Order: sequence, then C-alpha cells, then structure tokens
Amino acid sequence: MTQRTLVLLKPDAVRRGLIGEIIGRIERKANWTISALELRSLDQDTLEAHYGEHKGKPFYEPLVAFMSSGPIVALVVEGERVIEGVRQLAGPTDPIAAQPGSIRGDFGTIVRENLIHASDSEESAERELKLFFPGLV
Ligand code: YYY
Ligand code: MG
Repeated sequence: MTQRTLVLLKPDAVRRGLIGEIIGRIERKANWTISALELRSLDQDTLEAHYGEHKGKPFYEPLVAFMSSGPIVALVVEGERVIEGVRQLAGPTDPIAAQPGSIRGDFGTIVRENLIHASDSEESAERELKLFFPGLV
C-alpha cells in the first residue's frame, strides 16, 4: 500500500546536527522515496494548525515555543506503508520509553525535544501535507 507522510525534523534535531543521521535512516528503508524536502522556520499560524488537536493542553504553549525556536526540516516521504513505518522508526512520544534503535530512543531524553514528527494516520497525513506543502499534487 503506497502512502505519503509528512515528517518534520524538529529544532533540536537541526541544532544537534542530526539531520543526516535521521534522514539516512529513512533513506535506507527499502521502497521509500523522499519527494520533497525543505529547511524552514515555522510561523504561529502554521504551528496552531499543525498542533490544533493539542490546543489547551498544558504542554501546548511550550511545544509551540520550542517548535519556533529554530529552523526545522520538512520532508514528504512516500512508499510502502510509510505512515506506520516512519512512526516505528521514530518510536513513542516519550524518548525514555522509546526502544534503543528508534530515533527518539537513540537520541532523546525529554518528551518535548523528541526530534521528529511523523503523521499518525492517512487523515493526518493528508491534512498535514496540505498545510506544509500546499503545492504538492
Ligand atoms: O505524535 P507524537 O509527536 O508522538 O505525540 P503527540 O501526542 O501528538 O504530541 C505532539 C508533541 O507534543 C510531542 O511530539 C511532544 C509534545 N508533547 C509534550 O511536550 N508533552 C506531552 N506530555 C505530550 C506531548
Ligand atoms: Mg501526534
């Protein structure tokens, strides 16, 4: 089942020089392709739309502040079962609970600074891809 997903390398990943490491793990999976890639800073409107489901939660304001603390890398990855697959590569939200071998498990300690975002379903992927890459066909 061919799918597309939105991946964000968060400001901590960019600051720590982990862009190549993380993209390399995605690239090395068979039958996946990176079809768009951009370094950019996120404005408040984009972040509000992206994390709308979390608005009002205690971690929301610090999350948005963190996500606008430096540039991020946005990627579109397409291929076989890529939505579930990138979530598996990333590991669970809390990096301490994430297995070593996963991106969050290998590089993270703090829930907020967990290095990577990946769409969690086909519906989220469709919404997030439109938000970050409106020109995508
Ligand atoms: O999809 P995923 O990124 O794994 O987690 P979400 O539950 O959607 O939360 C989005 C984002 O919010 C998470 O990557 C870190 C941050 N966050 C937080 O700072 N503290 C929490 N207790 C939960 C999430
Ligand atoms: Mg999420």
